Amino acid sequence: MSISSSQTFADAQGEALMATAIAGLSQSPKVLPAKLLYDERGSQLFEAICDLPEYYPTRTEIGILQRHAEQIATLIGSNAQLIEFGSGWSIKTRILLEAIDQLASYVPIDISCEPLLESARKLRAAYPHLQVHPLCVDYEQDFSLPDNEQSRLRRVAFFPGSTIGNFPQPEARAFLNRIADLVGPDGALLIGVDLQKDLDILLPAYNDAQGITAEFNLNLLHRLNREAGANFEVEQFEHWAIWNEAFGRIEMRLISQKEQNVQIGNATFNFQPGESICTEYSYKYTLEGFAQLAERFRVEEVWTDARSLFSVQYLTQID
Ligand code: AVJ
Repeated sequence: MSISSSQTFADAQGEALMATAIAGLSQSPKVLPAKLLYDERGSQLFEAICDLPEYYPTRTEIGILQRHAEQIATLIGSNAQLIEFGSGWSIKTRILLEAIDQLASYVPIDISCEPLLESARKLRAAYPHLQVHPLCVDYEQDFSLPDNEQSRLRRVAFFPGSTIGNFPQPEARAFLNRIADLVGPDGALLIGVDLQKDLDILLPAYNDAQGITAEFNLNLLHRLNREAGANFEVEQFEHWAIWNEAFGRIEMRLISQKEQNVQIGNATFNFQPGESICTEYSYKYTLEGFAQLAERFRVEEVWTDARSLFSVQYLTQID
């Protein structure tokens, strides 16, 4: 698809966003990468989702971390460097920091710089012994960790929130393998993994009664209109999340309410009535399924809640 050079864009970022959107909508079925959901408004809406009565993952994971903080702290140990993927405000990490007696080093990684740096400042104030090395990068890209040679700290990766569920399975496996390389042979991984469950619980978590998840999903179209020169009639799309049994995943979709054309820059996309754009996967695992996915790790501990909705797992590397 060619885009005329006479077209003017707000900025290079808008141009990159447009190219990404065009690539996704050119696929069949149409897709948009989930990462695009998390602009400033999207991140606020996601925080609101975490407080919804139907959205069980966040509060369940926090409950598990609180209940088992002592044991988790013992497994991580003091002479360790904790590396967190997508740290945000480090709320879950604080539960661990309270329980670990003087963790040596903490490397929070987040693509969103401002919250990252502000929260790093607050952590330094609250934990004067803790070395805090924030990395403002996209953790899906290559990056290097602060030098660890002299202190020889054991590396433990922390990947909460079941964000691993966003990756299609080959990518999830590759990502876990990258973590294995990153932490090294004596390293470990503490990870939150959402579990397969009754659809009566699962579907409302992604189709909430207040419509916050719908707003979160539709915000992506507003964003493309604002930043990427698109002309979506947002009211002509409806949010719906379905369970894809064959793949074991939730799929968030935006469904076209009529036959319509949408323009992004100079590209035109036709939508049939009922045709959808898939905007996010959220894989749900069985314990066996996840153990197979994490092929370079040995599952040492699995903690769950009373209803087995969610799991927090501690894995060490197999060498
Ligand atoms: C942030 C990817 C873990 O999949 O549950 C919540 C995102 N999307 N509601 C999830 C999400 C819709 C969330 N993750």
